[in-house]
Amino acid sequence: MAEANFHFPPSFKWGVATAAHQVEGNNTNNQWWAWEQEAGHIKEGAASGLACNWWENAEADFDRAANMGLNALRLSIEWSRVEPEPGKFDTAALERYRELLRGLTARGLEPLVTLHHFSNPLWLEKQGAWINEGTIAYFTRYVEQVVQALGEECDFWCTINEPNVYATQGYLMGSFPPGQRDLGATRTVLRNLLRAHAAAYRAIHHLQPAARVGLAHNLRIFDPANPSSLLDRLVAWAQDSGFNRSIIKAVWDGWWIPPVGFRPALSMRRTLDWIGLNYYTRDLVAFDGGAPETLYGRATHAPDAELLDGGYGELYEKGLFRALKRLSKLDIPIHITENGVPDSDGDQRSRALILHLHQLWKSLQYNLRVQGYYHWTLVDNFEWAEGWSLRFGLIELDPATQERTPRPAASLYAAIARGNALTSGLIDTYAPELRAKLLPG
Ligand code: IFM
Repeated sequence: MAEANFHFPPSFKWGVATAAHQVEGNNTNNQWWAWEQEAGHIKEGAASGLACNWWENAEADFDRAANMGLNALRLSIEWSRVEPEPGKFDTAALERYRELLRGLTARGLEPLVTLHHFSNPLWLEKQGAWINEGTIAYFTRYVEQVVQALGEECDFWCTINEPNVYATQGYLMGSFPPGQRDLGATRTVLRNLLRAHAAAYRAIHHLQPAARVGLAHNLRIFDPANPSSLLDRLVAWAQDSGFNRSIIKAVWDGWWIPPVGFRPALSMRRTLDWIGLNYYTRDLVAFDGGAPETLYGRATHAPDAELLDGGYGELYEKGLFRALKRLSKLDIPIHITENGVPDSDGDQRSRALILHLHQLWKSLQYNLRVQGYYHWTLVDNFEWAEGWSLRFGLIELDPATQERTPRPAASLYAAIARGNALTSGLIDTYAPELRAKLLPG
């Protein structure tokens, strides 16, 4: 059979993505740690604990990433370590981050640094955190300290990870701290997060004019369950507006749109040098008159869909191309800042990786400006309210012993990164059932 290769551009970034609270361990001074201590919040009563022990030894995993032939790594800074008390900045913590960033560069891994990834210092949470407008100034001050301390090691910044997920899970669905169910609060929190993004964008450029600053948007696809039902189409559109369109409209066009608001937000206009796409799945949305909190939509799945572990949703790789096409309207560089699947027994990950990377390759054939792909994630990590029940790692972790065992997808991803191509040989080895679909004829 003819060898077919799906090649990627020479400078393409192959990375993995992580977040401080999920990997560092012993982040005792943030709201997630406190939340984990109370029964009923985390599946199976789990806690982050030592996580992947990165605060002590991230370098061992950096070695693993570098040995896989990767050239990029996304991590986040833990605000509660850097500013354990209001206005008191911990130089030793900043020094440790400097060491980590240097360690990445020394291994040929370009750092992409996220400044807020779901966790807040306890002192801030106790004041209400993102429900308050005052948090924007606190965040900006913290960002300035970080950029001043780490700017020599990094010029590639992601202000805030998934403002939509933070706001909806914490204030609408109640599954993240502070566990509220209040649409009004959700809107306020989302607006404050986006305004903080815009303020941070300016503050970073002031300190580092050549910085590349963006945010990571979790773009979930919402399709009507029944495309011929006007109500299904309406609620799918409304959910998309709340979860996706309102965010992009705010930071790109400078407008709040319903359901988040309805007025200009001109100071936020064009506050992106690049956009991060976190893509995982889609919902088929059916009208449900009894669900005002989800804008009258109920999530369902396609009858023939392949489902992911733990109710995480459909394996729907075409959504990656659709999301990229949509974001490419901004005409700025796109980085896939997260993509992966929860798969404890490793029976879907290789297939999912191949399917998604094939969609990424397709987007490049359409000249979409995608410059990097950061797989979520390198090593199994603490999956928030799902605890350790969902495993996203290319490498399996036993959190009790810290023992790591690579899954087959780790060598697949390494081969793709090293060869800068997805080859028919890799498809035959890791997911031969995809040959007919991806390599017809
Ligand atoms: O683990 C999370 C991450 O923190 C944010 N994006 C989705 C991932 C998988 O659920």
